[in-house]
Amino acid sequence: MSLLTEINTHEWNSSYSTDVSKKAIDAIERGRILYCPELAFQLLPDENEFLSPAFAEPKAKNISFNRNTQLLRCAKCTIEKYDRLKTMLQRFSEQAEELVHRLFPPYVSALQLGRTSFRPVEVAGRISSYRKDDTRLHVDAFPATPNQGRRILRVFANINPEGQARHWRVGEPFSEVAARFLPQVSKQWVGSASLLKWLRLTKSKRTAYDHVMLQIHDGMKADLSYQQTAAQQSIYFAPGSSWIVQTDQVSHAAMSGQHVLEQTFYLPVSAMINPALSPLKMLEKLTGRILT
Ligand SMILES: O=C(O)CCC(=O)C(=O)O
Ligand SMILES: [Fe+2]
Repeated sequence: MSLLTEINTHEWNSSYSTDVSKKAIDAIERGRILYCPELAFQLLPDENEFLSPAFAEPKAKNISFNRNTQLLRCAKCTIEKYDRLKTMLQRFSEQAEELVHRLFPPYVSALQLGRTSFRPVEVAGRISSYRKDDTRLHVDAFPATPNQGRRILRVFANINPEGQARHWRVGEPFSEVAARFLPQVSKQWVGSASLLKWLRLTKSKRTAYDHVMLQIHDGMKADLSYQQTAAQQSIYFAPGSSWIVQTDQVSHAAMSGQHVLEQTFYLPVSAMINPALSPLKMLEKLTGRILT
């Protein structure tokens, strides 16, 4: 069965009927990927030069932009280019926000804006530690930025100029991932959350939820036999397309591709139409504990 639900739009600011919007929310909450095959992010002529890995710092896999502080991280360029790169990321961020606001009206008042990223480095063949290796199936969990149960909702746009698709593997549903990896999650050491916060290793408190999600993330990536044998499908996101996915729930791995833009949003579970489908509620049900 296909994991994609298609949204037919050419514009970031299209309006959607209540019916389309309901179906889109139902699909994304069930762990499907909303795929917009003809929704392209348009570069201005003088932005084409940014389609080069040379603009990312050598060790960085992406350039990240914080719209709230207007700071760009891991970009390597002159001040003039830095400002134009920022303008490009700002525009993408605003368009991605427009799209999710129009597609998910019930989320609007609760949705929080996260980072914007530009990924100009080819994914295939990149060397990294297993924990940072996104070519292994995983659900997203961030060591330094606990999300305390909130959903991670991401908009991606493939802006590859050479016709190269972004190849993902998408794995089994979250309920199965959780059932498989929960038994090997170790207990969170008492006091560790406060210590991590005090040492500034985390930006906010690492809740029991964050602890479990990080261990599931690491457990999945460490298990090479799981990587090969878990139920999975390849998906090729064409250049000129965009997609929306909740990466805390959907097991995914980016196998190859270059030049993608990404915008992260956080959504409190209470804003979902069906909160029982969230990783938080599923893990609480499986463990019989409150995790945040
Ligand atoms: O860059 C990509 O295509 C996806 C990488 C990934 O795992 C993520 O952004 O969560
Ligand atoms: Fe990921």
